[in-house]
Amino acid sequence: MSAIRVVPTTPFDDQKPGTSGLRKKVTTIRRPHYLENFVQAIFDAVPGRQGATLVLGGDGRFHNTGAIQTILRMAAANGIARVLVGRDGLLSTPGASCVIREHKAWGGIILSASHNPGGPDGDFGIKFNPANGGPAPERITDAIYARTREIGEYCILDTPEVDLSALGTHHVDDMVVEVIDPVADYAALMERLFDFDAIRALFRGGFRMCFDAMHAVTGPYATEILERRLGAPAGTVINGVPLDDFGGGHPDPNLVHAHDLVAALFGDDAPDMGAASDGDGDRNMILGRRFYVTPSDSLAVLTLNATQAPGYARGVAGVARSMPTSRAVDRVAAQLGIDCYETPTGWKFFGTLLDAGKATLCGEESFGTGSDHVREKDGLWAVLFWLNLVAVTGRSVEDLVRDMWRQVGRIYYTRHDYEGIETPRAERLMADLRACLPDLFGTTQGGRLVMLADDFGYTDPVDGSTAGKQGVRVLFEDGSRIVYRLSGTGTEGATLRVYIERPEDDPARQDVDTQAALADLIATADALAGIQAHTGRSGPTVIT
Ligand code: G16
Repeated sequence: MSAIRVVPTTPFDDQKPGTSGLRKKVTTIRRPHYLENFVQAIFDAVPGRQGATLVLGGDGRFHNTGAIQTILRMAAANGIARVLVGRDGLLSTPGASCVIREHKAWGGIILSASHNPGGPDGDFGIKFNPANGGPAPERITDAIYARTREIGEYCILDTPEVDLSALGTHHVDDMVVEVIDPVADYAALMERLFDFDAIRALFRGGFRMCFDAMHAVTGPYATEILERRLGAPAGTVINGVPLDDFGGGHPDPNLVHAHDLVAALFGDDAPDMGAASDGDGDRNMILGRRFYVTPSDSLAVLTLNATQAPGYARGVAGVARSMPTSRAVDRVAAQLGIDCYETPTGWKFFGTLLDAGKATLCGEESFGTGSDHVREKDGLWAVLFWLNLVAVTGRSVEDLVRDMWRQVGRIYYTRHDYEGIETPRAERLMADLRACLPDLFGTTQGGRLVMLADDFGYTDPVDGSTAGKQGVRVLFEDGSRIVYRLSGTGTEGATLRVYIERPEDDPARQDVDTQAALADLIATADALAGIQAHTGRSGPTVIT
């Protein structure tokens, strides 16, 4: 038994978790004691670690394995009995959620900054997921943060590195470390949820797809499931080898960053379907041939057709979406006669609804879709769900979306991001906007009557917890809506997100370019918040 080293330390004042865990520059995470303080705060703040099982892995970004070796030494010094760690330190976020649940672990530490760029000067992140496999709810992240503010020491061993490159069992003193196949449990779960025979037949019949893993963690998962188990031709998965800097790219599956995929799907001889996932495998983008599916529409289509997939044949108990997500799924839920919940941004807010069986499917405009199969959003799951629907209905991706529009109407939707604004300027913009909310009701803005203007607050219907100041929303009489909020996942300056939507029920007018269809609302959004004046920017940096 090695001696436990108790290392004196002092608090850092910037360890408050954001929308999804603690996200910082690699250079910050590598400062002496920085990672250790936060990990010790997790161990101190969450009861029950003694003798427990911990799941550990990350998206493979720069410093992933170094951080894992540190956490293994700390876990052993803190009384953890067993750690399940993905081979090469890899576990996708939904994969980790699956392993936590399958192996009834105390929780998991997932190392990822999601879609943010990696590399020595890129971003890094640490998330804690408790026993239900989902992101820690705010009462846990608040407790972890409180602990970081008072921490005075952490415990660690001086043991050799564990070989993470091959499956097998190792020991760090008394603690067992099992290096597991990161894909096995997850792939078995997918086989239970979806009609793999029908999807195999689809590929045998010549269906062509392109999956862009963006040199991130989904590569091994997609290659195993799509190419090996479902028989898609080799080469279906592109950029499938995880790299610690994602090949210099920005592993965010959207029309701007997934350029290889977009070029293929909008080029000559395009495949039937395209899809991409992000750094840690929880986001997804779905494309048909020369056709983009908004994440909000994707959730609506999956909900409408859910019973076509074996895992959801029993029906959908309810659905949930984050507040800024378009209200397409609300319309589908109304048609199906099921409940639809509106939560703040952040997957952590879906956990109680999923645990209580109130929601079966959940989704966010930020390219996140998932269900009660795990407690995280799940990129590859969404792709398999779409493949399942195409296979059993015989319809194309585009047809499935148009069918949903025919049934419940189309909601034109866009998000405009203004990245890297100086934080005081962004905060000023939001403060000014909040200040004018009481006077907006009943006024006409850009030719539309304002029916509601507020700062979204949420009371969880299951545990009664509350969250305030979750985004400013302005609703108009014609059903249009503008939402403003500041991102909680960035590491530099502030990002203003503006979400704009308008319903269009006339089938003859459902084929307009989205930016053109929303042009007047976009102008109203700028005028209402004084975006140009506050930020000095003439336009957004990213449009999705
Ligand atoms: C995270 C959260 C999502 C959230 C997204 C965007 O995603 O898990 O629930 O919608 O951030 O958050 P924000 O608008 O605050 O930047 P991910 O994929 O980054 O973990």
